[in-house]
Amino acid sequence: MKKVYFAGSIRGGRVDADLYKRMIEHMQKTAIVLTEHVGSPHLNIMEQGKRDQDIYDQDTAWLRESDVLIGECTCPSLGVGYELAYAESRGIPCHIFYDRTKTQLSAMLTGDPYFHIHPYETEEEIYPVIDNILQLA
Ligand code: 6K6
Repeated sequence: MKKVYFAGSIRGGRVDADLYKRMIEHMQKTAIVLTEHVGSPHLNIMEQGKRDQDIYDQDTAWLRESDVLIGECTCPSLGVGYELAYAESRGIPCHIFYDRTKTQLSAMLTGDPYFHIHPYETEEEIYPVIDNILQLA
């Protein structure tokens, strides 16, 4: 099964955490999601006791072993932006989803032809696109 690095905002804000969880659960039907915790509603408790350097070391190791990065970028996150650039520098395919009724994505993402960008208006639009990505990944 393909390994997916799912990227979503953590310290950038958790307004879309429930959406991340649904996206992760959908992907887990056909792929391995290395970053299941990004959709967890209990992140505050889980985050306690973890050193930031350990988080960085673990996440960059997972990125290097992933087949594809799928990011939900409606809620801006410095960490997700960093992960996208890190994945690009290692040639890992990157797919970015965002709700275009809620945000205008950074020009540093839309302006980079490396990224596959998927604007959506309703959540239902996301899932067939994910299925297609995972089939081709
Ligand atoms: C969470 C659950 C268990 O432990 C934690 C501790 N925090 C993090 N753990 C794993 N990855 C993290 C954590 N904080 C940020 N990240 C990574 O950065 C995730 O892969 C997200 O895609 C991204 C979010 O960055 P910020 O800047 O919004 O925090």
